[in-house]
This record gives sequence, C-alpha cells and structure tokens, in this order.
Amino acid sequence: MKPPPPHHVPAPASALAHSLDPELNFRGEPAPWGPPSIVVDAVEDRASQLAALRAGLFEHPAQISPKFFYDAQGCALYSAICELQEYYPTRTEAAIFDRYRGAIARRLPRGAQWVDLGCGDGAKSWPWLEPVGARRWLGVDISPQWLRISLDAGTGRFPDVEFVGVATDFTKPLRLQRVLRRSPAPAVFFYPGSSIGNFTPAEALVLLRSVREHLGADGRLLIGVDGVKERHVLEAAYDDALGVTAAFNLNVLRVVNRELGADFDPRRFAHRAVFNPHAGRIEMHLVSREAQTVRIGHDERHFDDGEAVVTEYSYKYTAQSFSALLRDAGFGALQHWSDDREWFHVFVAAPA
Ligand code: AVI
Repeated sequence: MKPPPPHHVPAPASALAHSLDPELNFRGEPAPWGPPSIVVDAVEDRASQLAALRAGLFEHPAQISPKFFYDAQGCALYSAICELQEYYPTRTEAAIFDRYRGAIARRLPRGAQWVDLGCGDGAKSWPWLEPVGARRWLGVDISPQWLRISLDAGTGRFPDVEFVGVATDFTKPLRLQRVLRRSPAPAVFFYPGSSIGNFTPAEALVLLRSVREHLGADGRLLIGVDGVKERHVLEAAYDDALGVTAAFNLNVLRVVNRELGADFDPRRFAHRAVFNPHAGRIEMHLVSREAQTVRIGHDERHFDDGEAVVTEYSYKYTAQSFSALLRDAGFGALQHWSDDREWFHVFVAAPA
C-alpha cells in the first residue's frame, strides 16, 4: 500500500521549481464562495535556493538545509519515521490531541479561520474543524502539490467550510493579512508536529512574532513542541535500530547530486544524531567515512576523514522554556497540555 503523504513537513525540493503561478484555480465542489483557490506568495525562486544549497556545502562546517530532505523518497522515509517505535513525537502529540481535544477546543474561538502552517496533506487539521466550528480553512505550504491534495481531501469532507491554499515559504516573513481579511472570523494558527524545533530559537521567535502580528484580539495559536528528555530517548528517536532515519539523512546527498550535479556517494558518509545539551537540540550530521573529494558542479570539495556536514537541528523545549519564548513573541494567557511523561507539549497562546 502506498503510504499517505506526510504532513507538516517542508515541501519536496523538486516542488519548488513549479510554484510561481500567480493564482491557480482548483477544481472543487461547487460552494457559495466558488472553487477553492491557491494563492502563491513569497516562494523563493529555485535558482536562489540552489545557490544557497551550494554555498552551504563550501562552508566549514558544511551545511545542507533540512528543507532538501523532502523529495519523494525523503517524504516516504519521513512517513516511515513517524511510524517508528523510537520516534515518539508523532504519536505522543496525537494522543494529547485525542485526550484533550474538547478542553483545547474550548480555549479556541468558535467559527474560526483555521490556518494550518505547513499543512501537507491536511490530515492533522480535519479532527479539529467540527469541534471549533471552523468556517474557513487556510492551508499554508510551500508546495502547491500538497495544497491541491489537502484542498481535495478537505472540500470532500467539509462541504460547509471554505477552503483556501496559500503557497508560501514561511521561513520568510508571513504575509497572510490580505487573505485573512477576506473573512471577519478570528484566526487560529495551527502549527503541530514540533516543526518549530527545526528553527533556531532566534528564527522561531521571528516566526512566532509574525504569527502574533496576524492575530486580532480573538485569534489564537495552537502549537505542538517536543520536550527535553533523557539523552538516550532523544538519540534513539533520531538514530533508530532499523536505520530509517539514517536512510532519510543520507538521501539528502542524492537530492544534492540531482540538484547540483554533484557526485556524493552516500556509502562514504555515516549518519550521526547527537543531543547537544547546551544548545538543547538534536544535531543530525553526515560524517565522511574517509578523506575524499566530491565534485559539486564544476567545483570540488574536499572532506577530511571524520568531517561532518550539518543537516538538521531539532530543538527541544521544556514547558517553561517554550512559555518564555511565546511570551517574548508577544503571547500571554498560555495554556498547555502534556502527556503523562511530559515528553511533548501542546500550547494554546493568546495575544498578550
Ligand atoms: C519535521 N521535524 C519536526 C522532524 C524532527 O523531529 O525534527 C524531522 C525529523 N528529522 C529526523 N527525524 C525526524
């Protein structure tokens, strides 16, 4: 069986090339507001993304942005990661949502515009739309392909909800005011999956401030964040016994080969995932197994034996440290729900 597309992951790098149409109409069920539309905004062009990818490889240490993980193979591997015994975040967050959905929904405005950041296939949104009586669903994703999948799924299931897709790169400042103003309903920004952890705290603060600026007095943020916990639990989640996360990490070298005309050999690199307690983050690296020279387009990059390429940071927060970040970003009246082990936290935050 083909796995469902993963949700709340950055878009496949290959999707970035095709997303610059000003407005794509989407075939949908007839609805009072017309067929769902996809608005395209602030999607960085492919050439500048690839230039940044190439420049990162020549830095010391070399870096590859985690957004390049998600080609078709990377998406399939990420779906498999979410099912792994060791990878607790997906199922822990889902259990918190299932257990406390009623209580969480009561903290959210009724009749809201539900803004799903990094919506992917939209599946994490659907269980919320009825409990909050959502009138409008806004899927935000860098990939119009994901938006089409989620709009298709949503319009079929919720004929009374207006569906809009916004293709934008929200590592850039969010600009959703215009599309939000088309409805007087308050906004609920939904950002599950601890995707906020893939930003540095400074970048996360910028994103959270930008979300805050989009909320009127009645708007809310509903966000999931992975907790700090014992090193062995964290490291196993990012270095599983079956080697799925290793394959996910190594696959990015194939993406680089394809996108930059490089000749990385994944067999000559090793996956490494370590918890850095000072920075409060898991670091994923690809470590050169030997001294080697790799061709990148017309250039060459030498790697020493043991030299690491940084591919991902995944920051972990305590309920306290994430509350502090939310307050810095201009939120107050925080409420949070955790699982019994306090491994994962779900926050509802209102503008201060
Ligand atoms: C998408 N993101 C929240 C995942 C995480 O846990 O940081 C990506 C991931 N990397 C390795 N495993 C999962």
